[in-house]
This record gives sequence, structure tokens and C-alpha cells, in this order.
Amino acid sequence: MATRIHGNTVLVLPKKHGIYVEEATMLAKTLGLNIVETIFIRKPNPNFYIPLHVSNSIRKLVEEDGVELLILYDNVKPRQIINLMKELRIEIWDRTRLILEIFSHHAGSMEAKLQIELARIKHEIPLIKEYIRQAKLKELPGFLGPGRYAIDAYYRILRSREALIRRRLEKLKNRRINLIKNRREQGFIHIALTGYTSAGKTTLFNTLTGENKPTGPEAFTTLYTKSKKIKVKGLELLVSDTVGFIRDVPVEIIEAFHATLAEIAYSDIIIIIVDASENDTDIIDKLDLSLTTLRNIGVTGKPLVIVLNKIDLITKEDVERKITTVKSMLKDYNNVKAIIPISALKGTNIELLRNELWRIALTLNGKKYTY
Ligand SMILES: Nc1nc2c(ncn2[C@@H]2O[C@H](COP(=O)(O)OP(=O)(O)OP(=O)(O)O)[C@@H](O)[C@H]2O)c(=O)[nH]1
Ligand SMILES: [Mg+2]
Repeated sequence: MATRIHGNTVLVLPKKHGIYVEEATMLAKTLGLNIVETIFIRKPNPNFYIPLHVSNSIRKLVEEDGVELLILYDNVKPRQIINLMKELRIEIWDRTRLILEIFSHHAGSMEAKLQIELARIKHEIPLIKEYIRQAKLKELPGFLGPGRYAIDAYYRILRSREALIRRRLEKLKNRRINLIKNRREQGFIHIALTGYTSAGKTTLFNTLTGENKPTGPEAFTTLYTKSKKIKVKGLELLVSDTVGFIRDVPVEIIEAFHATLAEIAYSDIIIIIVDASENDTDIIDKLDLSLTTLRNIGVTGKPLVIVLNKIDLITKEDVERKITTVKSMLKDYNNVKAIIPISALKGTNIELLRNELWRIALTLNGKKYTY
């Protein structure tokens, strides 16, 4: 299902989203794309997204630099994508498609693979519908070209594939829910590691559990949840690593991943990991987004532990200041039980975190079966 990796790429962002250029570049690099030019546009054209004079300069890059892919880092209408594709004759992705590509390269489990395929079909269908609509408009009465038949057939195949995937996912979902129920009946306190992509969730999971799950600087290294039991002072806790959050998650992906994230909703203690080596604005934005995402998947009122990770990259003074900043941001959240600075990579303050989890788990023990 994954498309081949493209080489030379042009990245286009609306000027008002200029602050996301780093995020866009990081995501493109995750796929191994080589960005030869980044272009900011003032106002998208309603029919082609890109204004005419800009598309002329892109055409030049296609001819002279072998550019094969254009990424429009925005929400783009199917009409704009199809028109521009016909105009430039290269592949064009919007932001959703870029994220979907990364997901499809990283999807490991069967469930994740199916969820991504479903999301891709849902993203592709409006494009195909638009293509068919335009083809119909331009045809002479009574004339149906072979291209039109092929695309109609492709559309029907996608629709039936979509139905099949939905049925298979439903079965897998039931299996997952049974698994979660069984675990709960065994009485484990369940802890979910959550947070923005690349915050260090899997690194902390590995440090806590002694596992060796892949980690990496690129976005969305982890696409499936994994759980493992740990023992803290005689108490058995079950720890789960989860899929990372990102701002403005495309709707296709939200639907696909809420099933996986449902695991978080069933846990007893939530850890939110933040990359403390980033600047204060990023820390606050990403923490805020993590809290919102948790709310959106139905997590409210559970004990939260905020972990400020990667402190090996910053000074002691910075750590103190960032703790104060996060504390004042969270002053109205009375379910925040602790804010702990750690280095998941170097193992700093892991004992402190384990003790804190143990302490919270003890307070929960009697309440476990009440919900
Ligand atoms: N210096 C430093 N780097 C860290 C620390 N924790 C994680 N990293 C690095 O940060 C990058 C992301 O770590 P991961 O554990 O893959 O992050 P994640 O949150 O699981 O990311 P996704 O699964 O992609 O959402 C990796 O390159 C890690 O080596 C830390 O405490 N210190
Ligand atoms: Mg991970």
C-alpha cells in the first residue's frame, strides 16, 4: 500500500502557516524526501491552490531539477489537487497525505496496517470522485473513454475494499477490548505513556520495562500500542506505549487511531511526556494539545503524571524554570499528581518516577473495580 519514496520535492506552505515549516520539513525528512525548495504563498488560488506565477517556477524545477513531488502543507480541496496535477503532471500531496504516508511506512501490526489503509482510501475517494466528475463534464455526449471506465472500476474496488477492511477491523477491535477486559479482571493497575510524537515515550517504555522497542528522531516511530508488566516494590503495574499526538490531526487519521488510543481511555494512570529540551512555547503548545487529545478520546479525571523528558540536554536552571512554567499552566488541573523531570535515555530520575507511580497506584487500589 505504501507508495515508493520520492526524491526531489518542493514544499509549499501558506505564509500564515510559516511557523510550521520546521514541522513540515521534519515530516518530509522522516520519509527520506529531499526538499529542493520551500515556497511560501500569500493566498491560495481557489482552483489550483498555487498562483500561476508560482506554478511556472515549479514547472521549471520539475524540468531542470527533476522534482517529482509537490507537498502542499495545508488542507487542500480535491478540485485544487486534481487541477494542479493535470497542470504540472507530477504527484501532489496535501498535509494529510504526507502524514498518511509516514503512518503507512511505520505501521507494524495488522490492525495498524488496516487502519492506515482505510484512512488512505477515505482520503483518496474524494479525489477520485472529483476526477470522475471532471471527466464526465468534458466528455462528448455518448462517448465514454477507456480511462473513464478504468477509474470507475477502480472506484468500485476501493469501495468494496473499504467495506472489507471495516469488517476485519471490527473483529480486531472486539478482540482488543476482550484483551483489555481480561487484563482488568486480573487486577493490574494500567499505566499509559502518552504525549506528542518524538517526546520519548518509547525510550521511557524501554527504560521502565527493559524492552527494546525501536525509537527514533523521526515522527511516528510507534504506531501500535504495546504493554508490559513491571514490578515496583512488590506491586505489579502494566505499562503501555502508545501512538504519538500531533497538532491538527487529519480527520481520516483521528478515526483510524481512536481505536488504538482507546487503550489509553481504559488505563488507570496517564503519563504525559513532554520534550523539555524544546522552547517554552512548544512545550506549552504540545502539552496543551496532549491534554485536549486525551479529553477527546474520553479521558477525564484520571490521575495524570507530567514527565519533562530529555533534561540531559538542558541546564539545571532551565529545568527549574520549565517546571515552574508547566506548574502554572496546570494549576487548575487537580488530577495532576506530579511533575517529574527525567532523562529516559540516561535513566535520570527513573526511580523517582517509579516511586511516584507506586504511590498513586496504592491510592487507586481499592477503587479499581468501581468503573
Ligand atoms: N537526549 C535525549 N534524547 C532522548 C531522550 N528520550 C528520547 N530521546 C530521543 O528522542 C527521539 C524520540 O524518542 P522516541 O522514544 O522514539 O519518541 P516517541 O515519543 O516514542 O516517538 P513516536 O513513537 O515517534 O511518537 C529518539 O531519537 C530518542 O533517542 C532523552 O531523555 N534524552
Ligand atoms: Mg514511540
